Amino acid sequence: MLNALVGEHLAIVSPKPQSTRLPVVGLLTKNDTQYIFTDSPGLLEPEYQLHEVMRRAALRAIDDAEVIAYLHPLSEHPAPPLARVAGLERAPRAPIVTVYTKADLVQPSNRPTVQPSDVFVSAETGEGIDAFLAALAGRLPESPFHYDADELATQPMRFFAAEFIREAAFEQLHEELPYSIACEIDEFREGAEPVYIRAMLYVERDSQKGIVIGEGGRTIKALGAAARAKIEVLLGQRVYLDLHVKVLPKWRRDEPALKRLGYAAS
Ligand SMILES: Nc1nc2c(ncn2[C@@H]2O[C@H](COP(=O)(O)OP(=O)(O)OP(=O)(O)O)[C@@H](O)[C@H]2O)c(=O)[nH]1
Ligand SMILES: [Mg+2]
Repeated sequence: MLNALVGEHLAIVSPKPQSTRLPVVGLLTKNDTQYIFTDSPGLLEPEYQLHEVMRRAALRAIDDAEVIAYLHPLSEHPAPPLARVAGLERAPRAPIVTVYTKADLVQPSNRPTVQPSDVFVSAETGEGIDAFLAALAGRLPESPFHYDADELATQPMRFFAAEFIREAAFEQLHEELPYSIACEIDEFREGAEPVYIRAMLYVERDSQKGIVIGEGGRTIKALGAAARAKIEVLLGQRVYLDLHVKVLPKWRRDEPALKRLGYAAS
């Protein structure tokens, strides 16, 4: 949804749930309105430390928002109250727009009647996006713009590089393995042509390292090629991606490891 709103692939997408671990910010400036979208992780019930970091980030996004867009698939209409599904202690301060997503998957004749304040959208076809933006604009406060009108993102390219490597891991590795993957950018040399990026893929166990590398290095090679293509699109330059794999035992449950990987629990 974030990508459809800003018109650029910023947030990683996967059919596997819980792919978003940290908030991703996307900017859209249209006439007199500037939208600062924060795509947050889901408000899940934490099972380990990484989940706690994700939940805290989501709660902070809710606290900081001027308007909350609560996304729920149209095929599962009606959405239960956000405060209930998210286990919030009290209702959020900001107004909530319920956004029914994946409208393209529901035949027009089968579409439910939604509240006039709710919208339905499709990131796939672009349907409903203008109505969604209008619903948000009507609830935003007056303020000078925070960013230049042509800016798209606020996070550094290193962040997106690590995210796109993770997205490639979600695409190419099976079952639970993508959840054991973290990525750290060790070097990012922008002056070079092609841009030189050295990145480390962390896994949690030795056996996972073997799978990620694959027979004769086949898996890591394919993963690196896919990630490089994604980074090149956003950067608009050619990239040399030097990708390595290392075991960081049980990093999802290890506070110092999480901190080091940028999953700060602040
Ligand atoms: N048909 C259809 N599929 C969609 C649409 N929007 C998202 N999807 C698919 O739904 C799946 C989940 O999308 P994500 O963007 O990763 O979902 P998310 O809500 O960010 O999930 P997490 O970050 O994993 O918590 C992906 O396979 C998307 O391709 C849409 O408008 N139509
Ligand atoms: Mg996501």
